[in-house]
Amino acid sequence: MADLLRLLLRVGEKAANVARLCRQEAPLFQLLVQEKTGEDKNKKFVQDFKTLADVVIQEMIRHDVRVQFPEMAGFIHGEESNMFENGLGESVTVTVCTTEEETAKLLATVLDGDQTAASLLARAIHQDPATIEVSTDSLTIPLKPSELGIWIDPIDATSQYIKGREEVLEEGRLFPSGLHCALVLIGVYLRSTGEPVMGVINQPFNNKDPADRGWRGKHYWGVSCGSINICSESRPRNRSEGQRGLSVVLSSSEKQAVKEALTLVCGPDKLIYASGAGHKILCVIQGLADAYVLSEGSTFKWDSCAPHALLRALGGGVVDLAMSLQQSDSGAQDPSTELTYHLPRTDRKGAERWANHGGLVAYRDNSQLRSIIGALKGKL
Ligand code: 2IP
Ligand code: CA
Ligand code: CA
Repeated sequence: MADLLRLLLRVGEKAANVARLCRQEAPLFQLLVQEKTGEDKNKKFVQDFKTLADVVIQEMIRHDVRVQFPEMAGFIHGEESNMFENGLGESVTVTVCTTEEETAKLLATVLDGDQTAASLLARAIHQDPATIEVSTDSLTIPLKPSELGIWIDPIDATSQYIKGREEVLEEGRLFPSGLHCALVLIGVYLRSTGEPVMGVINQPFNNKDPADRGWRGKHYWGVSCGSINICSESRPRNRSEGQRGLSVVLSSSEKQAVKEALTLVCGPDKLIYASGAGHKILCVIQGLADAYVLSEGSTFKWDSCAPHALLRALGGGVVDLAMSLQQSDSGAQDPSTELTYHLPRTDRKGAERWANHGGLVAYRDNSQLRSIIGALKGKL
């Protein structure tokens, strides 16, 4: 299955190209940031070009995976639906066609005849990305495509993507918001158990090349399956918790009760607020925070699947917070509290069926997870 990993890295890079293009090219950028007034307000598709960018990326990933792994066809899920209504009230299904010309023609119908924007997008969709060098050659992953499913979040932290504030990232420092929070997330899970087994994260806006002022991306990947645990990121060294206190990253909208309870186990200034669900889990992967705690069901399977696989490869994971709080304090973490990705909630409708409804804790270290759960017990 190293073939699948290589394909996901390539298609993740293509997705990043589309994301960068939509901000670089004036005809696309205007659509992305356009304030809708008057008549335009009723035009659902233009109103929501950011959603079209998301849909285009998701369909491109779905298309490329299906071509190489037809066995996975019915199991490639994502955040977006591919149905769009154009300005004339016609429903258009956004798909990636066999040729660039056909794709451009189809996109033009969704974009109300905007040929320039449609051609630019179609070119990025059909262009081969730059080669990604990863040493996956000696990697044998004992998985069959017919056993796997995929979750895609084409762009996570869309609000940061639209705002577009630029940060100059520094190694070892967490930058809470900005363009770098926007991530392409592609996660692979086992259909039988729902375990996340492979993840690819592409960060389209990692750094700006001083030579041409163009954005360069960065990719991260991980495989966790049986005894195979490999990750592009190395396991950060854990300094003694007693000396420095835990650091936990939270959503700025997190409940006061959670913040207060965590203050007791975190060192001073160790509660950090950052944007993007995927970005917060990436911060834990990179060791920029020890854990990410979320008490609400405001993330979905497509937000957590890919980064969860990387955390597992590093010896950590992502647990359901509500479920973990109900466990007895017997010491070892119950593996059944880890989030799974194969079953929808039957008592909910639409996207809510796939919400991580119990909230979550993303962690690298089991004993740190236990401290956090201990601190939150009886407080929510
Ligand atoms: C969002 C995005 C938000 C996050 C929310 C996700 O996904 O990651 O930033 O909220 O949970 O569903 P917060 O930043 O408060 O953690 P998207 O951008 O794909 O809608
Ligand atoms: Ca998301
Ligand atoms: Ca998204």
